[in-house]
Amino acid sequence: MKHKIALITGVTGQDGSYLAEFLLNKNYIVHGIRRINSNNNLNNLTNILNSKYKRRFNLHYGDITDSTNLHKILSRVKPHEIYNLAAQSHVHVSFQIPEYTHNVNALGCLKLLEAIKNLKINCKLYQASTSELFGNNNNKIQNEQTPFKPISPYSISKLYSYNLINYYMHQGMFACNGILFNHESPRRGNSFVTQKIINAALRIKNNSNETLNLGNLYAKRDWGYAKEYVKYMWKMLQLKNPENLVIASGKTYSVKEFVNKVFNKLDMPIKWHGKGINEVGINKKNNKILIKIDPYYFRKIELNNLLGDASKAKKLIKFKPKVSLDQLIDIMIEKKDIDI
Ligand code: NAP
Ligand code: G4F
Repeated sequence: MKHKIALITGVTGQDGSYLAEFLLNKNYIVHGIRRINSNNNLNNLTNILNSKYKRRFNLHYGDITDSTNLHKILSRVKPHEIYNLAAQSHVHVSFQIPEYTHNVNALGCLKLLEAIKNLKINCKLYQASTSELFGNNNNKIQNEQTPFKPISPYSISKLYSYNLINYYMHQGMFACNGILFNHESPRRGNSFVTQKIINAALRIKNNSNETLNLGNLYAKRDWGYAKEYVKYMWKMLQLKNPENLVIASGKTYSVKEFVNKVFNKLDMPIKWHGKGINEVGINKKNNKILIKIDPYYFRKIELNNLLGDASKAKKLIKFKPKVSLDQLIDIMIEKKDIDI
């Protein structure tokens, strides 16, 4: 049987690891690029490395900023599909390291595109684009027609790669942008707000004396389930022609609502007191302060409201999100993925 070959950059991350599992299940041969790291960074790949699929899974050391290495890997692997998920993906951190963020997210994508073109690799390319591109738009709901107003080094770097993809697409390459809204899972990095809240709440439930320090409680996000969303990255590459598509749940909640849901589920209902940096979240049952505001976590500019309209994806790739925010929180509290 002839296997399709996929290459995933960012395979050790949240999405990369779920996508690798999804493609191996679909009988692909999967190659992934991992960065050299003095600590083992393969935790998200444990399922694969302990499974029968290991035989069809190959890891290559590399870095998206290293074009010599990209050329070497591409000419060896000759993938049919490439998923460019590698990124400095943290918005808050991007304000501190804007140059590095651009080297990885913007120039990394350029180096990959040029390598594909120069080596004449006949493949389809998915680029991990983002709802951060929309910035603080007046639109209440964002879709493929909504103008972009990036407001962070991260989103500016991702707008560069978004535009590059369109440029190569118009030159005839099958390259497309998945404009994904926030998506989370038990594999979400610890410093992103959902995982941070859940881990702290679990520790507090287990008698830790800590307080959870947060930034802006009033920003709203459209949160979905990462394991569910990776399927639609693949579906985008099964289209006849490349299309940029929004993937979103179509529901939005504030960080504060997320906190309330998590602490309620763990039987520590929260009442709120005070305003601004003096606002605190108190356990209704014992009056202990559990949540405080720490201005360190405020961003230079905040993106206030994300709410996606995925109508185009619903039509073209039958996008149908099944997991609600409440289910997602349960999955993250249990730290156990569900079949999807
Ligand atoms: P993630 O967990 O932070 O994973 C990022 C991956 O990129 C990791 O494997 C990381 O490797 C790798 N990476 C970082 N710098 C690299 C470099 N210079 N060369 C090669 N690899 C590098 O992010 P994610 O949540 O899975 O997101 C995947 C992609 O989708 C990212 O491009 C992100 O910007 C984008 N995105 C995410 C969301 C979301 O809500 N999750 C929404 C929209 C778009 P290490 O393991 O070595 O750090
Ligand atoms: O979890 P976050 O850090 O995710 P953010 O900034 O929305 O970015 C994520 O989603 C993007 C898609 O829209 C991706 F492109 C990007 O790669 C990443 O995956 O923060 C969510 C919200 C923000 O408004 C932030 O200000 O939570 C607010 N927040 C409040 N306190 C906090 C905290 N964020 C973090 N990380 N840590 C806090 O203590």
